[in-house]
This record gives sequence, structure tokens and C-alpha cells, in this order.
Amino acid sequence: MSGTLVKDSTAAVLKRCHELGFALAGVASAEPTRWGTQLRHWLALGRHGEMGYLARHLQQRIDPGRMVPGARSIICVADRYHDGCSEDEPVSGGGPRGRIARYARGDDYHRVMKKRLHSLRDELAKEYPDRAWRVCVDTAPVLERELAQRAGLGSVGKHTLLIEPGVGSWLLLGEIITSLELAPTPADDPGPTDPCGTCTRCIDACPTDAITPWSVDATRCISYLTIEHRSEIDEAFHELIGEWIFGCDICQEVCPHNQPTHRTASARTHAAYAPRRDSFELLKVLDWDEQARREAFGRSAMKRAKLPMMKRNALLAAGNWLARFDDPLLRRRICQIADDPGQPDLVRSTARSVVRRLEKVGPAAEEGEDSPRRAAEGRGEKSRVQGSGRVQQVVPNPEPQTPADVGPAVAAAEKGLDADSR
Ligand code: B12
Ligand code: SF4
Ligand code: SF4
Repeated sequence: MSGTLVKDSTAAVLKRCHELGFALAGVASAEPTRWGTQLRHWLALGRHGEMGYLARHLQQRIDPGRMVPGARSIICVADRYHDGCSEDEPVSGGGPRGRIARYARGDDYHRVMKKRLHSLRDELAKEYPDRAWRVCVDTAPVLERELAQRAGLGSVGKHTLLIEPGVGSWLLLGEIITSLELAPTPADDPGPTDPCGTCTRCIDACPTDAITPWSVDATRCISYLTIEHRSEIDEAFHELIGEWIFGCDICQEVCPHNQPTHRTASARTHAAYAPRRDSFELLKVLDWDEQARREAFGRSAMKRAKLPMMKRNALLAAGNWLARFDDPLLRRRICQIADDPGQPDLVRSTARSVVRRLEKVGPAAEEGEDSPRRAAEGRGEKSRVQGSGRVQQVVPNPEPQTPADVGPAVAAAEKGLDADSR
């Protein structure tokens, strides 16, 4: 195709993305990641925990062009799911409740984004029948934030999430990898830009110290522990998990880029993500059966958390609630679960551990200024910081190990790669 034709088809594709309701759209070249060494290092250190799928298809993750024969371009899109301005108070009343991360409060983004990306792919495939296409939303082995940054959708912050300049990080990402030649946006990749400057709020606010600049140790992250980790949660994290029973938004809540401004107020969010739930009553979760769980989740992205995991999470949140408030009914229910041989091992052992902790803590004190929610709110100040332009000096993975130290571990991890996807 001539340069003009490439530019015209790129403009037409991006226009169509916006018509389909994507807040942001751009094109990245189908080049390998610049962070291959860091990714291998992260995996070798076991930062992915039980998420074995992250080590699978490592070659594709490093070189997304391998996903499609003759790949030239990656159409990157983003949906906004929160404007940063709406109220954060539980819509569904007080009492012992467990919080849900914002991305899971409305419809499942995998479905919402894939539907529109599939229609875009079908339209393009009619126009360019000899080209190849692959739609990706979250689960494909690609580093979505890096691709989005390369396509000019925003910059990656120290908490590792993509931030839309002036609007924030409440974004969900998707892509179409294709052999169609399109013009990258921007034309010359300026490399990663630093939206953070000297700010370290996400690092300071993370309750489990999961963040080092531009790297998250998933095994410490509340999002991982509540959604991806299927077995018992280490007692060291029980209190730190606070009120979260599905995901965690703290590093985004405190980020200066996510504080309300006139731009965030006018930023369009996709209607499918309008919150239908922001929390669940803990006592109810403890009594859910499979049917009740399905009904409560509706069309949200929460189905990754199985019933025993949700009960485990609810028990920990209940323990954290009872450490502050008295609630005889909730306390009694936890004790019953701890003694009920009919409960799955994961649920029963978590209940026992909560009972042990409550015995140590003693009777609940009334909540003061130091409640988990208030503490999190207190950390989120309302000012904004300016980034310092291009990233000059970053220490991506400040672990003491060098790639040479972890070489054998990387080799072992790669040997174990198989062909399944998530
Ligand atoms: C695995 C995973 C997780 C894991 C691990 C998180 C992580 N930071 O990697 C867990 C379960 C913890 C998680 C949590 C969340 N996730 Co998640 N997750 C993913 C998934 C499936 C893969 C990410 C991955 O490959 N991680 C591996 C690590 C090694 O990758 P990395 O951090 O990008 O590492 C690179 C950089 O650090 C880079 N690097 C090194 N040094 C430097 C220096 C600079 C300056 C830069 C720029 C980069 C850089 O090198 C590394 C290798 O490439 C992606 C979807 C996808 N396919 O990409 C969604 C995704 C990242 N998650 C998403 C979301 C929404 C979340 C949560 C907000 C959900 C919640 N509210 O609970 C939290 C946020 C926690 C956090 N601060 O990261 C969105 C993020 C959208 C956005 N705005 O960026 C994604 C893109 C899903 C989607 N399709 O929208 N997630
Ligand atoms: S999601 Fe929560 S636990 Fe995970 S890195 Fe952010 S603040 Fe820390
Ligand atoms: S601006 Fe501050 S809070 Fe936001 S990602 Fe950067 S360091 Fe974290």
C-alpha cells in the first residue's frame, strides 16, 4: 500500500473504533517488547505466583507479532470504566460488607470489549480479505499496557498501569493484531514517558508493599490474592487485605492522575460499566451456594473467583470488620464455619485462622479515624503532579538479583512452558 493509502486506512480504522464507543484508540507496530529481560526476571523470581499462564507462550508475550502470520500492526483500544468523580460510598448500605474493585462493578469487560472488537475485525476482514487478524482482551499472551503506551494511548505509571494523560488510569485495554499495514500513532515511538515524576503515593499507600517502581509483585497484591490465588492466603496478609473481597483499587485511588478535574468530569465512560454492585454483605456471601454466587455476580467479570475463594475472602474481611466493630451474628457465623466439617478445607481453615486472630485481638473497639477505608481515603490527596517528560533513569526491577543470577531459574521456567492459554 502507498503511504497515503496506509494513512487513510489508519484514520478510517481509528474513526471506526471511536464510533464503536472506545474512549481511546491508536496503532502500535508489531515489534517485540523492550522489557523482555525484565519480564523473564519477574517470572524467574516467581512474582506471578499461581498464575502459571503468564509463563506460557512466553515467546509470544515477548514478540506479539508471533500471534498472527505476517503481523504488521496492532490496533490498541481502551474503554473507560470510571470517571474518577462518582461517589465512592457503598450504594448498598452500611454494615459488614466486602468491597469490589471498580472494574468488576458493571458488565464483564472481556465480553463488552470483545463484542465490538470482533465486529471491527469482521468489517475489516471484508475490506481486506487476504489479511490475518487476532482479537485480544486481557487473556492473550501480550503485554497490553506496553502496546497501548506504544500506540500513544497514555503512559505507564510506577504502579504499572496505563494512565491517560489528564484523565487517569480507570481504563481497560484490548487489541487487534493484524497483518494489515497501518501507520503507528505516534509515527515515531518516543519510548516510555514518565507520568510520575517524584511522586510515590501508590508505593506508599499499597497496604502489602507490592509495588516497586514499574513492577508489582503479584504474590503480594490484594488483587492477585483475592482473585487469582486459589489456595489459602498467608496470615501475614489477612489484616492488610482490609475490606477488599474482590480486587483492590488503592494504588489507583491515591494516584494524583485519578483525582477529579474538569477533564475527568467530562470523560466519557462506557455505559456497560455502570456500577451494579460495589460491595457484598459479608454474612450473605458466607451463606452463598453456587446459584446465589452466580446470581450475585450477574454479568460481571467476577466469575474467576470461585465459591470457596469468595467465602475465604469474605471471612478475612469479616475478621477485619470484627477487629473494629462488634457483630455477634457475624462472629457466631464464623465460629460455626470453623467447626463445620461440611465446609471446603479452604473455607474452614480460613475461618479457624480468623477465629484465632479474633481471640488474640479481644473484643472489638468502635471504629475510629484509622478504619481501612478512612486510612485509604486519607492517603488520597487531591492535588495533581506533573510528569517529568521522558523516562531518563528508571530502575525497573530493583531486586538484588541480576539476570545472570536468575538464569537457571528462567531456563527452568521456560522449559515448563506449555501450549495452554489462560
Ligand atoms: C497478570 C495481570 C495482573 C496481575 C499482575 C499485575 C501486574 N502489574 O503485572 C494481578 C492479578 C496482580 C493484576 C492486578 C490488577 N490488574 Co491486571 N492484568 C494482568 C495481565 C493479565 C497480564 C499483566 C502482565 O503481563 N504482567 C507481567 C508483568 C511482568 O508485566 P508488567 O508489569 O507490564 O511488567 C513490565 C513492565 O514493568 C516493564 N518495565 C520494567 N521496567 C520498566 C520501566 C518503565 C518506565 C516502564 C514504563 C515499564 C517497565 O517490564 C515488564 C515486562 O514487560 C494484564 C492483561 C495483559 N494481557 O496485559 C491485566 C491488566 C494489566 N490488569 C488490569 C487491571 C485493571 C488490574 C487491576 C487494576 C484490577 C483490580 N482493580 O484489582 C489490578 C492492578 C494492580 C497493579 N497495580 O498492577 C488492566 C490494566 C489497565 C490499565 N489501566 O493499565 C489489564 C491491562 C487488563 C485489561 N485488559 O485491561 N493484574
Ligand atoms: S492493587 Fe492494591 S495491593 Fe495491588 S499493588 Fe495496588 S494497592 Fe497494592
Ligand atoms: S503518579 Fe504517583 S500514584 Fe500515580 S502511578 Fe505515579 S507514582 Fe503512583
